[in-house]
Amino acid sequence: MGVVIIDGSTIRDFVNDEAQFNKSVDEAFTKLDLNNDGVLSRSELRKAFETLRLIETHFGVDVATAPEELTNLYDSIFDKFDCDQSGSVDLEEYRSELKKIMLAIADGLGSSPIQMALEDDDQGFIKQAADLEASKLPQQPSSAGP
Ligand SMILES: [Ca+2]
Repeated sequence: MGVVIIDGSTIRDFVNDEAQFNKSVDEAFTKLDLNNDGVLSRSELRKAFETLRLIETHFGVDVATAPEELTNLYDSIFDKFDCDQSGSVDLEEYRSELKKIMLAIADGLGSSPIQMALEDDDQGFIKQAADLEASKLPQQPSSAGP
């Protein structure tokens, strides 16, 4: 269990780092596609959100939320992702909607840092965003040019 401090720019930098973001999204998508048919079903996507814990952080749902309310929430999320209403979410849909959500979270956070407790084995996007920021810190120039 560790604690990371993130703000909007942590997440925005992660999303805007296209190579890193796409790689993370691809990996997550592959893992979530439990039956390997190349698309995410309703239940696969629901699992994704339960794992990512984006709901708790972004949508403000507390643990006391009734199961049927949660199901409605997950249904509406699925419909958002499934842009062409094909009944499944492909990689493109997943990536573009995730990007929107991450940027919305970034806007929500703004420049006020928040603390987040993460499991050591957390592979969620928030953790990856924090890791990416941490990995960049030592390389930042201390002064502006020569
Ligand atoms: Ca699938």
